[in-house]
Amino acid sequence: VEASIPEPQRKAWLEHQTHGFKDKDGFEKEVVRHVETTLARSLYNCDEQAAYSACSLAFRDRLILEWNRTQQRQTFADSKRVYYLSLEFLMGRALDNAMLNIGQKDVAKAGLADLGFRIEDVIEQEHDAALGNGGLGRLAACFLDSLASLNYPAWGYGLRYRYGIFKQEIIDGYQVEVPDYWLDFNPWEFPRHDVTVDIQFYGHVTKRTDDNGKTIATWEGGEIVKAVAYDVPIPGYATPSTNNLRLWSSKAASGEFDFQKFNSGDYENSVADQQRAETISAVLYPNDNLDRGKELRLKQQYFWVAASLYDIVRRFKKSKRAWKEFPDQVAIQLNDTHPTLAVVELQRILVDLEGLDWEEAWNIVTSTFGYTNHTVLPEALEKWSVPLFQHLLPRHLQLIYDINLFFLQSVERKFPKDRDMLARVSIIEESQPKMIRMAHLAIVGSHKVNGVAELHSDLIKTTIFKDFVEVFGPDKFTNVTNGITPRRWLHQANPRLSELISSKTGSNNFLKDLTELAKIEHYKDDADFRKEWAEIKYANKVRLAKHIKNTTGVDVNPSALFDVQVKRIHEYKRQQMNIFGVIHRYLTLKSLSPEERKKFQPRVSIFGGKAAPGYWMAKQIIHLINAVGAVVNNDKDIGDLLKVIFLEDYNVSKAEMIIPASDISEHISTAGTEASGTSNMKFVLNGGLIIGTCDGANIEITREIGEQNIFLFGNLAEDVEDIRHNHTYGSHTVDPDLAKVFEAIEKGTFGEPNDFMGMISAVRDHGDFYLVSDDFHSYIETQELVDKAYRDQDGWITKSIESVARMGFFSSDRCINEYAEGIWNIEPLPIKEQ
Ligand code: GPW
Repeated sequence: VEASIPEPQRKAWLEHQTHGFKDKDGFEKEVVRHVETTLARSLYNCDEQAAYSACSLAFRDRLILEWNRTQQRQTFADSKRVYYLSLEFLMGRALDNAMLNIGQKDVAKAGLADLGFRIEDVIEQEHDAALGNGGLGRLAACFLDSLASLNYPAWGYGLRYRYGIFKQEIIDGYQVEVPDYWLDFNPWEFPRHDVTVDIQFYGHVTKRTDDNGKTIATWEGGEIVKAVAYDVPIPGYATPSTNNLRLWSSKAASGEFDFQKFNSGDYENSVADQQRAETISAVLYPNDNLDRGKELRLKQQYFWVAASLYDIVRRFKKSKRAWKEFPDQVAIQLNDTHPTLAVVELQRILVDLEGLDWEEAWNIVTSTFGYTNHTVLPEALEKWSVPLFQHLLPRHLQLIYDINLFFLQSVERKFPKDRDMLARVSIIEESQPKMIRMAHLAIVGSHKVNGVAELHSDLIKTTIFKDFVEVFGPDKFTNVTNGITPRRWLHQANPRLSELISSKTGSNNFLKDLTELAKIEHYKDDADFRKEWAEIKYANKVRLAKHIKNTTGVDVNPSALFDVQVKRIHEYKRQQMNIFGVIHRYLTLKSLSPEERKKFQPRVSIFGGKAAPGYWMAKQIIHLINAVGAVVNNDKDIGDLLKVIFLEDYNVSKAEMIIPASDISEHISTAGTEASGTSNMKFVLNGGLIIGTCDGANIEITREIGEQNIFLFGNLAEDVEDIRHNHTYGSHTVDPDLAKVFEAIEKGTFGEPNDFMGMISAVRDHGDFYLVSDDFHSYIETQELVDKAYRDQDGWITKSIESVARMGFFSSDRCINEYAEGIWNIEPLPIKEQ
């Protein structure tokens, strides 16, 4: 590792090492100390769980030192900070990441072995931190890793849910949701009982005019809930920088009110108040790409945003600077519209509490915020009903009306008499009831708006935000293509591949500058290199095959082509097309003679992903996948030629095992619907090829790795609208191969046909909104090309190596540097000698 540290940072890094463990004995001593004192257990009954706890505590001690120093350094430097506001942080496990980023996993491995433990088993004890649904939450986690690794002064702000995303069990082929209580023992968080903020809800607004004729608004009454800070250290890779993720937990505000109730004998109600307050941060909403407009969700959003802004403003005020310098000290990024209330809250603080003029305050607000959009799906665009909002946040509603008024006045000046334009861009939708359009508020309140892949950023400019491009000009809208951290998604998930790459690139520096991967392309014809490349993939497949055997009882052959689709279950992501394709393959195999069958490429189709609990169609898709597996996996005619697996409870730590074991993975959303996708990047980085549509980041992946290395199919985004129009007003016939698939389902081949009629009639009778039938033929044909390509193992390995070599662009480090330069205007804080 040492050689990989850039010269200017090496000295500081070496010094940092002295804060690590001297050697394995030093590590062991610390583990034993924690077992015997912190955990109050004896070494004689130290099981794997205790070993995990003690090992985590030992590493945590190392982190805390650098965490404190980093915070001191940042405060002392007094430079601009960025705050990343996200309702989701899908962190996964922390111990492995901490050991690798500190650079002492080897020491821990040897030390644990001395104590009688395998490090893999110890790592497995950790419960995933699963405070997110899917791509959006995992992106936030990758960003934190990059911000720390690149030495940016940055904080994350989120909610400390007591229950993360539910655990998925598959019972009789159906999804069952089990609560994810993850806080039993969590060594990675530090409660800050001294860092609390009182958050107000409900109540009313009074207005008075002061001596200068200025209107003063006061928000009074209602109820108060306390926000308590919990801090999580975020270690950078091969740098002492350790940033902070602050998660807020809700608690009843202890006040006379409760005390009176309690004293007057109303014990039950004093407890009920407390429970109501704690409900705010109790549970993560389990929807992905869907807005349900629930009051508790709005409460979560305001609670988190108000606490975070109070914290940020408090920190700024310590610097004693003038308010106009706020945007020079603070950048706030809105991860989708979920934190958009922050725009209104900062305006409220500046105008109502600090007494700034509206104009001056609004300039500060809009210079501070940036907004990232992650979807064009209409059902995911957040709207709040005005009556509900008014009840909960009366002053904020007034401010939104004022913000809207001034905004619409400026639009009127630019487009006089264009009433339709005013109605279209208004923050308020004139429906019954009226609705607040959060994306419009986020655009009006920010200085930059970005999409997350080129196609998506173009789409928002030409469709949902078209009018705003006319109002604000095109420069306000920009693209920052998503990225992933190579530390977790290569070094941690695929240690053998990472080591092979470092043996050829000369060091681990590719983990800090992923474009160095290009160097391995020189070895693509080197026989030894290719052999090891193939062996690593095979070993990863063997590991996944074991997991499949243990969890489903099904034997799969690691030499078969592993075809993987793991992501949230959603009609737009089209797992239904995948399983229909699997059925088509099964029917084809059944129609062949045993001799002909032998020419077929054996495949294992692997699915994984959670359905939102209320998403009926997604649950039906899961059920069909399991029903097909039950038939196909037990069909003696088929044997190893086809297996269908649904992996239960897909999450970050399972992704780390599954992704390195894939030969081909599926990224097959209807063109124009997947904003970016990020697992596509993870699969290719691990030497898997992909089959995909011309959607999201697939397009840029193709440009980087070359068309010969990806299997693209299906209709293009530009044609989707016309095709949908035809479904409704023209003739719509189901693709003949797909019709045969439907026929087999309806015959009862996979059990009760009625269980699956929703999926069939969506295509046949309800306009096939996601173009499953339109793309089916192209999909099947392209899968045949995949088979053919895989049979040429030499050609396949070349594609695999070339692809990995050309993935440098997709590091979240590149992505964060683009945000820092183009949106936040911040610089890394150099690490000087302590
Ligand atoms: F609807 N994404 C997600 F835009 O995972 F808010 N959950 C969500 O609720 C939304 C978006 C939201 C995903 C996108 O679907 C995916 O394409 C993208 O790669 C990811 O966000 C990160 O940008």
